[in-house]
Amino acid sequence: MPFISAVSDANSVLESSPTEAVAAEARIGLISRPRTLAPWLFYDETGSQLFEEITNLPEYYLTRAERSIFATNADEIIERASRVNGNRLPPTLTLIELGAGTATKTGILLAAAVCRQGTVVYQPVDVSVTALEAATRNIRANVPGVTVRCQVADYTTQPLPENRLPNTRTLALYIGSSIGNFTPDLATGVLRNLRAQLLPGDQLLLGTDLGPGPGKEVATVLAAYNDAAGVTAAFNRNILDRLNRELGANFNSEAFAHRAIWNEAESRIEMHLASLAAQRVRIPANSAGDALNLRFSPDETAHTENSYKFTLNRVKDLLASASFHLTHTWTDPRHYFAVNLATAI
Ligand code: AVJ
Repeated sequence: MPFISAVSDANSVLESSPTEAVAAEARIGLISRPRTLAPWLFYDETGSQLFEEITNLPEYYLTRAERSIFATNADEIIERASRVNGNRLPPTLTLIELGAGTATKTGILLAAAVCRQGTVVYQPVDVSVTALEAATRNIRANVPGVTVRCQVADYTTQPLPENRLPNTRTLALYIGSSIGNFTPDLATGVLRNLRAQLLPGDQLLLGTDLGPGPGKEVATVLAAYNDAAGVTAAFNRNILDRLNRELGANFNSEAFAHRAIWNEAESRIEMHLASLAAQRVRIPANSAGDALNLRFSPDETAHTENSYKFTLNRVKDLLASASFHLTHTWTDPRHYFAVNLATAI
C-alpha cells in the first residue's frame, strides 16, 4: 500500500513519496514468482481516468447496479443507519467514505441524509489529492447542505478522522466493491482497521459484487473485465506505462496482452499481463535498490488484480470477522450487486 501522509506533514511526504512506494512495490512484485503488480498501482492520473471510463462501459455493470440500488433505497439506507434501539434521541449521521475517488455515487446518499437531518458532514478519505478535489467540487456543486472535510490517507493502514461531535454516529461508506481487491485475510484486516476507529453502534455500508449464480452468468462477470472497446486492457497496461513514466523503466506495454480469467475456486476475477514474446525490461537503480534486469519468457505473466465476487453468507462472515453485524442487504432486481449495512458491535 502506498503511504502518503496528511498534506500538513511535509517531512513524511518527502520521506515516503508516491514514487518511492511505487519503486518498492514494483521491485518486490516483479522479482516474485509468479510476478505480481499490486492493483493500487493502477490509479495514477491516467489510470484513474481510465477507471472512470470503465465505470461507463456497457459491460461494466457494477457501477450502474450499485447506483440503481442507491437511487431506489437511499432513504431507507439512511433511515436504517440512523435507527436506534430504545428511546434515545436519533443520532445525526456523519458520513466517512473510504477510497472516495470522485464520489460520483455518494451524492445520492448524501442528499438522502440532508433530507433527513438538514445538514450533513461528509469526510472523504483517499490517497489521491486530485480525486479528493474532484469529489469536493462534485458534492459542493450538486448537494447543498453538505460540509465536506477531505482527508488524504491510505485507509487500509492509517487512522480516519476522529473529530466526532456529541450525539453523532459515523456511517462509514466502503462502496464500489473495492473490498474485492483484497484476499480474505487482507479484507478482514482492512475492516478491522476501520472497526478499531468506530464506536459500537456506528454503521458500515459495504458494496460487494456478487458471484455468478442463477441469472448471473460467468460470461457476464468476465465481460465486465474484458470489454469490447479495450478500455480495461488499456487500464491494465497503464501499470507498465506508469513504471516507465515514474521509474524510467522501458516496458513496451503493447508487447503484453491483457488477460482476465474467472478463478472458480477462489470466486474471483484475476487480471494478468502476459508477455507476448521473450523480452527484456530494465528498471534503472532507484530508492528501492539497484537496477533490475528482467527477462520475460513468452507467455510469462504478471498478476495485477484480484476482484473477489461474494455470496451473502460470505459477506456476513467477512463482516463478523471484523466485529460488524450484518443487519440488511439491498440488491438490484437481477441480483448482480449487493449493498450491505452492518453495525459495529
Ligand atoms: C474498483 C476494485 C472495484 O475490481 O471491479 C475495474 C477495479 N478492475 N476493472 C473492480 C477494476 C478492472 C474495480 N474495483
